[in-house]
Amino acid sequence: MGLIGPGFVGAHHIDAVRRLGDVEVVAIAGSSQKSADQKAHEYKVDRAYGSYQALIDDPDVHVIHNTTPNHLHFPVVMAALAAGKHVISDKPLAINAEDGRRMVEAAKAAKVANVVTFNYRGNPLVQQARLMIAGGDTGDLTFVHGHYLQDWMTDPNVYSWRSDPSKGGVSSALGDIGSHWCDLAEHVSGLKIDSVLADLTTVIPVRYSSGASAEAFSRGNSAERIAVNVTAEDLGSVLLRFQGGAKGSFSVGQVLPGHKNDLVLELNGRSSSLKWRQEEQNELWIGHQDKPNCVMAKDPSLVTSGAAGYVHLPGGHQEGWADAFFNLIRDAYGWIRNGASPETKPALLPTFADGYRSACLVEAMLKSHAAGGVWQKVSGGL
Ligand code: SOE
Repeated sequence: MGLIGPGFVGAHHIDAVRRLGDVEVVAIAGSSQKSADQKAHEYKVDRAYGSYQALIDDPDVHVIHNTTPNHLHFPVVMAALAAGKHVISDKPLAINAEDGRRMVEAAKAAKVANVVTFNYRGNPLVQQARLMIAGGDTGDLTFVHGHYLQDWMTDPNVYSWRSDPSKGGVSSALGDIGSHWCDLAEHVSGLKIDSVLADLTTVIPVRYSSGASAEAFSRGNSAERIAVNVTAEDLGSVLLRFQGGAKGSFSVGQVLPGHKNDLVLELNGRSSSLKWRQEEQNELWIGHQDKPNCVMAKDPSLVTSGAAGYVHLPGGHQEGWADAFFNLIRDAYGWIRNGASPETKPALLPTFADGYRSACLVEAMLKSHAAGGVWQKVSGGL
């Protein structure tokens, strides 16, 4: 494995790969030789490269993990595919739908594993909810709703590429965390979003940059700073119409004090409802009209067989974000070991096709808002 772009999430890629037990983290590439050397030392990795191409060219690296800022996803992914390497890329895969489409095409031509880290799919109770819906437990879904709210950008002194239009900051909240919510909503419900109506806001239109990029979940400091105008949304609400008639809505926000990583997905069917909250991810709420509601604990003997493989510990032994992330990486390497062909892909594993789909959804939401809040059909990625 070789990792390009060792920021906040890069460390979790390395941990997950090492937890597999039989895959070596061979090299790290950073934005400069100095930063790569520092990170390689920190993570105890032997080789450090100051350019992503040098890492891609390393013959001992077979799987590229791309955790670069959003605007670098396209060139890094395309270079890795051109070299015939398997790619696991962070989300959002692309900063526009056309780039996403081209990455899907290039991955098909390269015949390699192509994975996007929509890691919340790796949670056992997310899979439990998906399988209950697919098995008819909830009846037909009528309403799919929720939110993904965070607060780490509340401080105007937090400035990074996420807010910089030239580096992927065309969309901030929707691209970064709305993409997760939409992927999860479509994945769990089994329904595709047909059209969207978005209302977006930039609560903090001026941020203060120290010149360096703030890592996710970092805080501002008192270093000398320059003011930067920000246009990307840090708050938004979106109405949804699903194919087949279900309705929905969700909100995203990065500046909402108290909400750390608050992803909630609720799905209401004709006979019962399900709700999953990332911050209480070891529980699944099941709502009824004609009997008491209940809460299901994550436990291998309680979840259905399709979800049991994602449980590592009995109920009451809390599992967390890193365990679900590991499940995704384990599936990705399982796919690679089994030849990485479309036929051997684990059903739950998000691929570039899902990353492209997500880019189409975000693009439709940006268009809806730019047009003054009108319904926008989601055209691509189906
Ligand atoms: C920051 O908002 C972030 O690290 C996202 O980039 C991740 O995708 C999300 O899982 C947690 O929050």
